Amino acid sequence: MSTPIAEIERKPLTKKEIAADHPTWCPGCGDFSVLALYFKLIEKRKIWHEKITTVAGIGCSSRFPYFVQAHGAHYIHGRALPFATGVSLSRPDLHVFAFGGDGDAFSIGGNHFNHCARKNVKLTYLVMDNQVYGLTKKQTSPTSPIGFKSKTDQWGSMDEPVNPMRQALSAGATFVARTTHTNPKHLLEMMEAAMDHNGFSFIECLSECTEFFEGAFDASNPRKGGEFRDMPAGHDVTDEIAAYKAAAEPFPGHFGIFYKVNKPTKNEKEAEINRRSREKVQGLADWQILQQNFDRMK
Ligand SMILES: Cc1ncc(C[n+]2csc(CCOP(=O)(O)OP(=O)(O)O)c2C)c(N)n1
Ligand code: SF4
Ligand SMILES: [Mg+2]
Repeated sequence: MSTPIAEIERKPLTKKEIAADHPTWCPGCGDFSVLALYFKLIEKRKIWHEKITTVAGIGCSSRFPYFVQAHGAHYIHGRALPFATGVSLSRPDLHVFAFGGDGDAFSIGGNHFNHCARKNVKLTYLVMDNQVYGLTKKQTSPTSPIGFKSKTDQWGSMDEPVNPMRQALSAGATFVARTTHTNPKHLLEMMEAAMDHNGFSFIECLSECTEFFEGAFDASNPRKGGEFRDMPAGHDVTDEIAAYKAAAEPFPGHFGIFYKVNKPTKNEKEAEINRRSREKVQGLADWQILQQNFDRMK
């Protein structure tokens, strides 16, 4: 008699099995590290192919799902989060990860970021912040520092940049963390903590664009003479004011978990509505419930 599939012991996926196409990023691009650590996370936490989904918008960083051999989508510019929200709400058994860049997250996708955060949808959103539009070859992004010279600001950017930590906190995100591609141990730690959070978890990961903003994050990299500063000792992750204060530190700022609280998720609230609605229509198949609703509209 053959062994039932459920009883066959499965080996954790290896990096070789989870890696898809060869990444097309430029040599030295920070995004390589994020991908490598994502593979490590999948291997370490023994996540199976069918239990993970990788969603992104458009940009160099958003090419991410192409390089992962699992379910996912390279979606519309700025719309990774609405797509990922649909997946998360309809498939609570999946680990939903959305990836993207600073332009994708805070320019065209700015509204979606705010709403996904306030709704506390259970998913992890990691933004590879290189402070520039990489894919379209060097335009000012919402996180570019004042004075940054680009094709759209030849005399230097003059607009106050978005502070991703403050943006996430004020939008209502229940998990807010910051890391950098040059500290792999820390990056993996943040990804694990985000994945374990029941709610919307946001990570800003500094990720250098070696092509269009070389050296942007040297001040945070001890190998380049900079300093990697952990969150202040004794930081209380449930203290929102302390999180804002840490977020207000000048660049390169702090790294770690700024804020983490438990609040009901959109997933739980919707599941409760579905449960109550189902009680009223016991014995009906999904299509019959839908039919009933259409009949009511006639
Ligand atoms: C609707 C729409 N507008 C503009 C573009 C052009 N576009 C593609 S990627 C991008 C910016 C990407 O920047 P970012 O999200 O920071 O990603 P990076 O390439 O830096 O990783 C823009 C403006 C597009 N593809 N679709
Ligand atoms: S242009 Fe910049 S962000 Fe894009 S792949 Fe090259 S180094 Fe990375
Ligand atoms: Mg960018």
